[in-house]
Amino acid sequence: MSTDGPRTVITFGTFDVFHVGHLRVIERAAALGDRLVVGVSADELNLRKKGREPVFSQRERLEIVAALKPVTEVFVEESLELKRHYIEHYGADVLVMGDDWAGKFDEFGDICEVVYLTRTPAISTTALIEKISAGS
Ligand code: C2G
Repeated sequence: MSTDGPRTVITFGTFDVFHVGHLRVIERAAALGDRLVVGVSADELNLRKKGREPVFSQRERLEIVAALKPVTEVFVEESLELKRHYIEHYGADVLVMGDDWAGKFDEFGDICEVVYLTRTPAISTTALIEKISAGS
């Protein structure tokens, strides 16, 4: 955590089948500081966590997130257990997560501010995949 210099915000996500809910959380996270660093979860982490491969590969998901105007830097999030390491490595002052993770990362309050943002209602990657598969 730095007291002077630019304020660094860090956030994490899969960002598969990128949609406006993803964009909003990234924009709102960026507005909380001067630099936004985004950890994009590895394909292998998704397989372990959700039991399926993302629609878009980690290379493609990183490329999309890196191209967004509010994003300063991206990296591959290899493991959920490495959060403390990533926060320290990138010198993050603020950790931002969607409120589907509310309370889950409070333990990092000793090294940075922890903020949970309200999810954008009525949109999710899973719902989009279902809608596209149903052809409706
Ligand atoms: N999000 C949102 N509104 C939605 C959908 C998603 O605000 N309608 C937010 C989530 O809360 C999260 C971010 O977008 O902050 C990325 O969402 P996911 O790709 O679903 O990320 P997830 O699989 O939860 O991965 O270390 C944590 C993981 O990497 C998070």
